[in-house]
Amino acid sequence: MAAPAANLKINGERLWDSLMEMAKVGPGVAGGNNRQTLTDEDAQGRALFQSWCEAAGCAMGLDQMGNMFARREGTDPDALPVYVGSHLDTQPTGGKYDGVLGVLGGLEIIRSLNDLGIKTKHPIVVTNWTNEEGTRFAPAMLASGVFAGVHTQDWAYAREDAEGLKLGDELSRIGWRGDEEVGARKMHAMFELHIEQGPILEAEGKQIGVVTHGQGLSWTQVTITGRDSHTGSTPMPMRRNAGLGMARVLEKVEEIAWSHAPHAVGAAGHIDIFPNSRNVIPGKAVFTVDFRSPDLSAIEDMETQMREQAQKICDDMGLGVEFEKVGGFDPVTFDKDCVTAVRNAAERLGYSHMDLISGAGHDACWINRVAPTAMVMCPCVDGLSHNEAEEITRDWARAGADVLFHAVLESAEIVD
Ligand code: HGY
Ligand code: MN
Ligand code: MN
Repeated sequence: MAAPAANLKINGERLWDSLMEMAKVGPGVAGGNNRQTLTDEDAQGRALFQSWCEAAGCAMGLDQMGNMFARREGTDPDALPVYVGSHLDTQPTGGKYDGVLGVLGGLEIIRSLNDLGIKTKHPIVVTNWTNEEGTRFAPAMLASGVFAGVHTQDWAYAREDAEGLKLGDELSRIGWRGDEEVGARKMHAMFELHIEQGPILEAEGKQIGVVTHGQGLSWTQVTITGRDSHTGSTPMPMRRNAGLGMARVLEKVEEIAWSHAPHAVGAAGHIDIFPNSRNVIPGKAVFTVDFRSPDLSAIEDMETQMREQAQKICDDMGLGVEFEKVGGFDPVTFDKDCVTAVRNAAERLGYSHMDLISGAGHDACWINRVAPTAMVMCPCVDGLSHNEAEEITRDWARAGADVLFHAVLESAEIVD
């Protein structure tokens, strides 16, 4: 199949304008976004995305997990489509580009193909995957996980947020629960453009990350129970302080991650303390330990070490402790041919590039189980993400979308 001509480019200004327009939906408090999954703000973002897709001539499909599929027809209706997309939901203190760049980069491909009058053999489908972040409803990449057959739909529907609201009910409430069977769609290939969310590309002065692998992830929810009591009148020897127990466990999480340096990482981002009153010794602490590594044996060892050391800490302190695995996936090796299409695209377009292992999880990590999949990454300023100050340059956005364009075209096959 002939490779796309090097002068085929997307419209970087239009892409940037769309990013800024979407950023107005569900604004944060410090310049970023708070457009959490299945909130009214998420519904607004979905509606805006659908209006843009329809204006670009796409037909919108919607499955029972709310995954959105905007289809541009190919010349061969029987050819399996090439999928391209990411997620529109954000962290509570999220940035404007995490996920959104991949969805709107896919839309920009459709808009550019329309401008250029280019037809492709394979249809192209731009996708918005529901609940990639896993912040309101754990785990992350939930809907792409159902699509890939990793989670059942019933289990996903029953996931509850901090208020006890169920995912399935919220999906219906915002009116984005479709009829399509989840996972029935078959793909020729899938490509995802995403900001790196780490410092490597910027530090190395590279415009493009050719993502060969994704590191694995483990989320364990830990519940430590002690006894609520008065912070003033309870003698120190009588205290059963769940908050102190959590602090000692989190110190161990840090040590355990360092024991697998330089590639492993570990921390707890979700932490709830009860009753969280200034003059009550906490009787309960609930937190989620997030371990990651490109090496599965390292992840398994970190999980084991954490459980053993947390159990010992709690036994010594007279505290109860329970563990629940609430998320995880093994390290991922992306499809060689798709990765080569990404690398060839960067070469052809003259963008500096390097192979990269993704530090963050992405929908592509699950879709890689059911279709040939690869990712394109662009740098982000100071490697900062999951922070409202997340920032990229227009050039990085455009270069990433150009490479995505060429990789998708190589897979979808231009028809002269
Ligand atoms: O957790 C992750 O890696 C992704 O940002 N949801
Ligand atoms: Mn993301
Ligand atoms: Mn994210």
